[in-house]
Amino acid sequence: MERKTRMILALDVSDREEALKIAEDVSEFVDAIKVGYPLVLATGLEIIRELAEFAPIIADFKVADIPNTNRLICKQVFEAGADAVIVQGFTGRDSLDACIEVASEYRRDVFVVSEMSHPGGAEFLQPVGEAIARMASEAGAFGLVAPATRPERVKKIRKIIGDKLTIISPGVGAQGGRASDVIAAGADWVIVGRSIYKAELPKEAASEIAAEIEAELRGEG
Ligand code: O7E
Repeated sequence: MERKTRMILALDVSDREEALKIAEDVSEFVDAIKVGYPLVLATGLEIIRELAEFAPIIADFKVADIPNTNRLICKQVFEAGADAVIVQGFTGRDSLDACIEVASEYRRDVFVVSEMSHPGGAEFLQPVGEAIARMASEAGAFGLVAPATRPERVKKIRKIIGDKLTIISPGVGAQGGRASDVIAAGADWVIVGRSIYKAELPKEAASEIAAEIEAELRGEG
């Protein structure tokens, strides 16, 4: 995945036509599109191939099972045309290894959730987030998911993993995080959903966030 706009669209709509229209509209402002349960359950797995025409696809199935089941899920995801898969880290090293093995067979990437962005993310996951980040680094994952709602946690996690892994960060806009703050804290990409797909003009909304990130990177943020 190329780091250009530093933004990933979370396309959590449930209508195929709407999904394709938004993807086409905002493709120049995003480096990837994250597709998860809302869209895939509503429209079918084939939507991944249709959207791949506009940008690389990250399949957000937060895979969280025993190694064998994880292996079977990841195989389906990559056969469907996804460029990367998101998996949970709390299931442990063997479950994560199974995903990374399948990803390397397909030459695709694995992102590991270390800590979640919503308030409940601080209840159980945050206390083990740093250990999950270390494990993901040792296992050879491509990247981590860390919360844009807590830039100080992104900073801490970046310190732990150094430059070895990428960080994608959800929670910008609707959940209260600011794209420029999270990029400044060390995230490679921000993930933005509702602030773009629910905007009256998704293209304008994406363009504004992209401009904010650009200004931050130029040191004008
Ligand atoms: O709040 P929004 O609308 O901008 O959407 C954020 C998206 O990121 C949405 O798809 C949600 O499921 C996802 N997400 C979080 O919001 N917080 C997390 O901690 C983790 C994710 C996620 O996607 O995990 C994998 C990146």
